[in-house]
Amino acid sequence: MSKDITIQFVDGAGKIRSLTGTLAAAAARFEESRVVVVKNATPAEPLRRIGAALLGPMRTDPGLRTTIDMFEWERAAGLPSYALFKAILGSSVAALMRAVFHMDSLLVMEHNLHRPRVQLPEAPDQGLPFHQDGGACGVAMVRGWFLLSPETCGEIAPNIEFLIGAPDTILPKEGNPDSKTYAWLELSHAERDRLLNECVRWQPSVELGDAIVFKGTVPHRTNFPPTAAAPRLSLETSIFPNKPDLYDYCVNNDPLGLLVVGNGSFDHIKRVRQ
Ligand SMILES: O=C(O)CCC(=O)C(=O)O
Repeated sequence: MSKDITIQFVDGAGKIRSLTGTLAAAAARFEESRVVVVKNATPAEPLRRIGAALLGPMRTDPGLRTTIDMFEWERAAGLPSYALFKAILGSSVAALMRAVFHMDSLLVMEHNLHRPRVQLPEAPDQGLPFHQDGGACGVAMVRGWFLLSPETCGEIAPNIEFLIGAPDTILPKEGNPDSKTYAWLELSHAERDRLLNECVRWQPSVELGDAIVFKGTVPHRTNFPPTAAAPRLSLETSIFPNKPDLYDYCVNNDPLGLLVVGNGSFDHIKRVRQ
């Protein structure tokens, strides 16, 4: 028998609600809302230790993001190999996604498990503008977003803002983007402005161990609350159902490899370059 799960979401009237119930009930809610916070999704300690080890170096050089080998940082944090992957892939986010996809097996791309992101309150130009994460082979990815540092975000540190109730489709990108760093993903300004008028805006605050889970069609951006003074470190995962075309896509396109995640175990499929 699976344990109950607690999620937060925004209901049809735009109110933030909490639900504690079965995975099936949470999955039905996710399909409706497309953005949920999963409370206590992972054991906090491995994430906290990685966050503590990475914070100084990444604050000094945010560009480290693209060169980090997470297994080295596990060692630096005094953790056994695969402790971080186990925490994330064994989390209740994975259990929820198995219920959403009605599948025992998931695909999690490897590259972004080695790409922690730092957001500094003093560098809002490095935030991501409104965008969608998309998907592959006609399937929207699901993003699992995990806080690594500090203990909370949304008040003392930057978090994410979502447009709730936007269409469940891929929207056009902007021809004249504002972002210097993330121009290639910026949502069309016309769409953005229309949705800002029509949608509920949600900036969920989360605690270390919680996860934000959202569908690749949901427009979102980095949010810098006026009270935020601390840097924030986080880790993103790209999750798909284990279908043959998506398996081939991930194996052929992820620069590092693929995790095939079952209930209680995972296989690490390394990409070999010739
Ligand atoms: O962490 C952030 O600031 C933005 C993350 C994001 O946009 C994403 O995970 O798709």
